[in-house]
Amino acid sequence: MATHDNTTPAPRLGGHILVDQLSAHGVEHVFCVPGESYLAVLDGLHDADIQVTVCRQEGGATMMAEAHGKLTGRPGICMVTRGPGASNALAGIHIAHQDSTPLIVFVGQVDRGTRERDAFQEMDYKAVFGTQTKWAVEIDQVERIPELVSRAFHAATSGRPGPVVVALPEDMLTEYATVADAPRYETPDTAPSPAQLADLAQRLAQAKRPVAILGGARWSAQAVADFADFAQRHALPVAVEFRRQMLFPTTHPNFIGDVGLGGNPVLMTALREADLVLLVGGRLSEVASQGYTLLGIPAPAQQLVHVYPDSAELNRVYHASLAIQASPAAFAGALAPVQAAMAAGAAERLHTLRTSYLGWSDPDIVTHPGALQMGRIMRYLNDTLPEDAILTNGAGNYATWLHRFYAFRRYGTQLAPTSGSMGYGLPAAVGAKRLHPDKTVVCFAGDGCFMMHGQEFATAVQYQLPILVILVDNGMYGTIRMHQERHYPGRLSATTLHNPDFAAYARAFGGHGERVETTEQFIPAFERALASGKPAILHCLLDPEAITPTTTLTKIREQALAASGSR
Ligand SMILES: Cc1ncc(C[n+]2csc(CCOP(=O)(O)OP(=O)(O)O)c2C)c(N)n1
Ligand SMILES: [Mg+2]
Repeated sequence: MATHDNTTPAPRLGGHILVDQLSAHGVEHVFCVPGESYLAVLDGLHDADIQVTVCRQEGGATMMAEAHGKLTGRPGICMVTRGPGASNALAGIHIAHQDSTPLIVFVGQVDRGTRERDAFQEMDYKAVFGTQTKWAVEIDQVERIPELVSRAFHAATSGRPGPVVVALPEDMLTEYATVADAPRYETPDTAPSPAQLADLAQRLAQAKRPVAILGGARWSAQAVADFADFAQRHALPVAVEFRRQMLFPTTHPNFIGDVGLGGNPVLMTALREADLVLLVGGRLSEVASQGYTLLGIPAPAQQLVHVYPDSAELNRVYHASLAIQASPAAFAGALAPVQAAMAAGAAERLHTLRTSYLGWSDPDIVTHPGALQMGRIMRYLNDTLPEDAILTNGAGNYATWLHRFYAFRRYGTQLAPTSGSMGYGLPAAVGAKRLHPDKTVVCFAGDGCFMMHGQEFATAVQYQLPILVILVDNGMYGTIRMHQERHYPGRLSATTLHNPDFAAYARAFGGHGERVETTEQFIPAFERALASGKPAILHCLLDPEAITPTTTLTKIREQALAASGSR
């Protein structure tokens, strides 16, 4: 093909134009499950400077890409085939939507000339993904690939970040066109005005019981450090939303805990009794708000200063006394000059809340039935994992151990779905290790959770990603069993699991696997797993009675029976 300069680009295949846009926007990784519907794109990837991870199921692929979005702030990229592939991908798209993670999912589509006939694997993507994405689009003209892909990057990252679905009709991808690449995307940002910062300072100065809650996306390590300085100057107690522990070091003297499931009652009382809530980046959605009970709707009793990058979220649920449209990063970066007088007793109040948090999160004080003690395991991990180790999980009661007792110390160390999506931990760990081969990546999974995307252990083996899975096996869908015992005591229904030998599973895939039945076996097994240099599963047998750090299944059932008997 003749050489062309920038002003007269050569004709390119649609699939190649698409891949060139990814390069133009700085993409380094793509996660995919191949399909005949987008062969021209796969061909473009053949010569691109992009690492491709071929996965075993589209849900896992999308979760890996979502994990990249969470860790980098740039859109994770996933490619899947038509109807069946797109259907599987929804699992990861839903997480990106709820977690406000930038993600772009490219989906194959039938030829333009066969649409609306319910052709083979045809799907109306705008209809199917319309409510779960920030934008769903089908590229009908090959010449428009640069324009629409550029918009996809901007849509995924601006305001409240989220997922975008881009459908690619097969015959469009095989056409040639002469078009220029788009310039690299730049996400617009908004910062607080001087007047808003002055207003904030005044409210802080007048507040007697202020508290900050951090959440959401568009943070950075620098933003966390900036906010920590601000909090320290004001003796401001800082909490984080459900599964957002990495937004503030748990070891910092101003950290008072997380506002999630089964939270510290002392913290919940402090939040209810606060007279000023500074909510930065978060939405105080259902779990964090304790079922929408923490703040009044629409008008909270507390003064609410809400900092959020998207105007659509401000005043949507909670009427803010002061609404600041800014990303957490821009807001935290502007806080340096803010200095308000501290309320009398601020330091003592912080000390009380901090002391309560330290007691609440101390793994040494917990014991439960069984030979394997989760508190001891958490103590070991806190003492030995490097500060920048990345911890992942899905959903299940096993995750409580991680979120209550693990000392997250740095930004970029947590991959946990606020959507409560089971199965996320393993693909997230694979995605994280692909991005940071030098970091320790530990996945927590339940026996139920792991099997949802357990096939991606093969992806870890294929790409030689020595992640470490702590698989907590209690022989049941424990969370649901817990609720069952509370509401229908003794009436087990569809919550018991008969599990495989997960250590043998790991070995069958080419990884390292060990069975761990006692606390004493855990540490040497963990060390051997790390030393193996292979993806590893520690199959940890947890007594089913150890349903939460504070109670047992039997106690829950007895309490429920006693309550129903007294009715
Ligand atoms: C994809 C998905 N399906 C179902 C649920 C409902 N659910 C929440 S927790 C849970 C049980 C989790 O079991 P397991 O991973 O074994 O953890 P455990 O609670 O036993 O510790 C289920 C079924 C969910 N959150 N996500
Ligand atoms: Mg379980």
